Amino acid sequence: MNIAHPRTATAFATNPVRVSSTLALEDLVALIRNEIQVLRIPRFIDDNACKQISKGLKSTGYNDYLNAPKVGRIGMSYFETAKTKEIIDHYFATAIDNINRLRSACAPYPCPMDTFRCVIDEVWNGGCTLQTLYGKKMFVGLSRCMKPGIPLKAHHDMFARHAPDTPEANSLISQFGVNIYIDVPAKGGELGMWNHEISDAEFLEQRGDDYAIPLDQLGPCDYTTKPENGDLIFFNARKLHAVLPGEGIDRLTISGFLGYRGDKEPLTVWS
Ligand SMILES: O=C(O)CCC(=O)C(=O)O
Ligand SMILES: [Fe+2]
Repeated sequence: MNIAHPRTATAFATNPVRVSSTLALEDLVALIRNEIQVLRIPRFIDDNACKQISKGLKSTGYNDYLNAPKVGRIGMSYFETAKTKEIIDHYFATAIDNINRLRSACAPYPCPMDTFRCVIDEVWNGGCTLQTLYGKKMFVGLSRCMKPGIPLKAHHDMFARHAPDTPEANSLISQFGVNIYIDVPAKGGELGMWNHEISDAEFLEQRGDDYAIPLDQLGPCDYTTKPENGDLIFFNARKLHAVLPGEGIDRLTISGFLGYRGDKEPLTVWS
């Protein structure tokens, strides 16, 4: 590619999706600096591991989110706690057990979220730690199961909505989605994103009583990323995003968020 050509250079500089063979600091920095919106690392986990982990996850079994019907998960998302004391207590009481449940489901392979936590800790000078909140360790590594034909409706992810007035949420500069794709349909199941960032108040108004915004209420997404088995994908979770309906098979992922608070601060992970 002739990068001296101004039109080519512009097109390259504005492509929001970057594909990189390894998880490199410069790519993470590009994501943090808002130069790209999606970073995809193909084959972060190899095929044999994905096949075995898919079996382990299915036999462990999925339950629907408390507040998002038809979306299956193993583990629990802090999003489900909805500022309700009993559910928050349950989230923290089960956090470490759920991390261990995911490890057992993935055995004899390491849980991909554990591998991710090691690699990101090695890449980032300030390291990466498990997020704490109210002095307690959070859960990370939620496995999500999307049935064929069912989308994950459009939403953004904002820690501060669920943990308002906490230093942990207020100090966040960026919140990235981190997904490891274990078993994904050949057709559909793309991660779709919209360019504009709406405020949380605007989002809550648009979704009404639903957990997120139905796709038919929005125009087409501005860009999509088609995951393949074994991919690790980061994206800016503050942009509106959705999972488009997949075809034929359940779409299984292992997921979390990555929080950035400054170049010298540790990164943190949670679900
Ligand atoms: O499964 C995906 O591709 C993205 C799911 C999502 O919304 C998230 O991880 O925040
Ligand atoms: Fe999300």
